[in-house]
Amino acid sequence: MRISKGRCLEPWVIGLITCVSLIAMSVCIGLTVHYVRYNQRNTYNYYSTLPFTSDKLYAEFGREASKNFTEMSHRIESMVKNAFSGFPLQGELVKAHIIKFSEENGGVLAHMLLIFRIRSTEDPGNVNKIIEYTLHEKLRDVSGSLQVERDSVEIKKINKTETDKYFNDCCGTRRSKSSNESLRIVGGTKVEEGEWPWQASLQWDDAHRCGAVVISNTWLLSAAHCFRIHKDANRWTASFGITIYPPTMKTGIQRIIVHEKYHYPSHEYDIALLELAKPIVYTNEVHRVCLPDANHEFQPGQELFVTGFGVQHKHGYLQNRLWQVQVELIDTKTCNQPEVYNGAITPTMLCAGSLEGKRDSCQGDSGGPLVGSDARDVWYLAGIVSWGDNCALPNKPGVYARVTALRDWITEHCGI
Ligand code: 4AZ
Repeated sequence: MRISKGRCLEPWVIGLITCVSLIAMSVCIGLTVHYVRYNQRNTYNYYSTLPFTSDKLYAEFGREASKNFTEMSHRIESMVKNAFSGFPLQGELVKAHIIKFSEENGGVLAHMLLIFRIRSTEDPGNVNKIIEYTLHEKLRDVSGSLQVERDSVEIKKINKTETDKYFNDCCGTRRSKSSNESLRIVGGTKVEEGEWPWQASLQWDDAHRCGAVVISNTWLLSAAHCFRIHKDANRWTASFGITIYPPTMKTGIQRIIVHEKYHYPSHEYDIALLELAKPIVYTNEVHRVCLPDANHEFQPGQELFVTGFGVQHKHGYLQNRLWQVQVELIDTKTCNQPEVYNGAITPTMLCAGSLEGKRDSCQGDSGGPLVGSDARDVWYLAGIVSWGDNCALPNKPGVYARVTALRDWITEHCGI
């Protein structure tokens, strides 16, 4: 007679399996906690001043967003970034941004924001010392024509609120989502808060009519044709933020200055300045774009962005949420070809979009910004949405007021 064997595991086997499982689980949890803690980073913000002498005098590059200002800023920022490459701390320099220059007995003082993301396991006292050491010992200009007085470089730790304030006071800075995949206001994508902080919505009796662009805390730019019929400044308001309802901020318009050479039905000189009833306070979500110098060159083919609350196709609805679309700058010669605009593009206009169609601004976007960035990731106003044959059709790109051609008019009328 056969006796069948019991199928239950021996108690000691069960004990062993439980033990091994518990140990494996503890190791996993331990490793995860260590990994999370080790990779957690703290932000360290500094305000730094760097005295230097160069081949240029202070008077030659004091004005923000000018060519010399930008070139000099780029040189110094690159020098600082190089000094911190191979940084001995567990972390990195994420931003080195010149905010201004000031005159300093014979030389110039560069004022710079430095933002680091450093592993939380680092001792904060050590972090400060190493940053100071790096600035004092490692700054070197590759071209040699710029001499930083390294011993006199100073740094001061600042908090997030102070950093944001300095950053928001600079023109053309933004909280970047680096949304490169955004293909397509016809053919575009939705915008997140802070991505295009200079966009404004202009409302006549509380209804959105046009876009506008923040160029200072008291002045907006827009298109002249928005004020062809609706002229009374008291009935216009400007709102800011990525939604029209509710707005992040809202204010009245005190004065409208339409270009004196704008004569409907011509689209030439399609630009207007709006003075706000009271100054706005800059925040991460609302601040100004940079205005290019009159001789600033945007390159044909350059990647530009246009934003607005306008319709998504000719018979569509206005949007409550801001949209963006990436477009290309199209040179005037191409844009004036017979199959495109057949000579209608004058020196106060520029074309941007895509000759294939699909990506464009449309009705309701008028007056809004067309912007492009430079090597420092600073954004400049290239154009103001003006007109076009329908929207997003092949060979019919969007046409914009050319800001560089109208730059002197802007200065003449508002001093910016
Ligand atoms: C408009 O009617 C309008 N496709 C704005 C931009 C464009 C066309 C029309 C460009 O406000």
